Amino acid sequence: MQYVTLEEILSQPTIWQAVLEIASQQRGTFEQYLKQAAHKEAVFIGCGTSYYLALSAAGIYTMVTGQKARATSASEVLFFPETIFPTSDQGYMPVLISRSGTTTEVVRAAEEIQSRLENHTYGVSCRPASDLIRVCHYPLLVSEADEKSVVMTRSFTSMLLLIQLLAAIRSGNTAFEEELSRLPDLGTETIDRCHDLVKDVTSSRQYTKFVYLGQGPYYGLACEAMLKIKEMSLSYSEAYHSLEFRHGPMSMVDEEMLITFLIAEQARTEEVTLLKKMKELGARTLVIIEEGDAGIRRSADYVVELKSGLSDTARMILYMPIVQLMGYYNAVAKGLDPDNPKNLTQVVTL
Ligand code: F1P
Repeated sequence: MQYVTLEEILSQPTIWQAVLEIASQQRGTFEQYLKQAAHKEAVFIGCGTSYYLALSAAGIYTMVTGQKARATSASEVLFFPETIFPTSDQGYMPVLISRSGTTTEVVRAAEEIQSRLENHTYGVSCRPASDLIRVCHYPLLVSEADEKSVVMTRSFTSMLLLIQLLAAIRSGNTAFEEELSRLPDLGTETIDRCHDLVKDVTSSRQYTKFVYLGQGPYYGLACEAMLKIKEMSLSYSEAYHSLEFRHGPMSMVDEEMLITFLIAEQARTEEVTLLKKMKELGARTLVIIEEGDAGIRRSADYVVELKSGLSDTARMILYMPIVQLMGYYNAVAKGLDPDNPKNLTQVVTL
């Protein structure tokens, strides 16, 4: 049986192409929106997958534009607004992210920011007729990426791509924009090349623990990968900034643990040293990297080489179909329905 979640994962390159077209058609509008936020600090806000997207988006936004950026979960804005917006001026660019646009905390956070803090808000969503888009001043929409599935897959990568494009427009970085334009073709090629390997990873043995590691903007990707395997396959999973794993969590390593390394070139040397150490301790390891070498192949049970030719900041969404497919096939291997995860609904309303 083919589940809708699999269709949505595999459709990503086509949707990424649609996102590139949206950015090209609406370039003038986006430039106007971004002008309002010149010299403001970007604060990316979401819940669940959209929070992890915010973590990656904040990192990329600063790396590409040089502007300050942070990420937080929407509930923090509701309960501890003074820690997120410590000054009562209009020095912030709050970017609220929600596939559905109806998650209660996100909509309430947007209302709070506008009424009490009097800051203009940006809403990133897949649903134009949603509360979030109604409330926010500046809509940033990728309707093509909306999903039937409970779990978010293509909406994560497509909304992240839209934010990468905004950063490119904001900074006038045409080289970065050109890199992003290559993602749909590279995505198709990566999925075709890695699909069988992912099936092999999840069918070869039953792991009891999954760990995902990444640094900088890749930490958000690691968190999202952790959530996918948890939501779809009800498996115990954790995510860390790669080197944090040495500070305690590695006591849990054994041969029933699969550690996935989402390697960024900027952190590569130390992440590869960690990989070797974890292999020595007995973990099973999967490495996703731009390009491997003999040392990496010796320490990894599985290696996915992206060979994209793209920079760390541009390449990021190519990692995601691989970890999403891991969640999907691990669910199928356990006899679970990835379209209908236990206890979950598409939207959380309070
Ligand atoms: C966020 C979210 C999802 C999660 C769950 C409920 O939704 O937390 O990440 O998978 O099923 O909703 P949204 O605010 O992006 O619509």
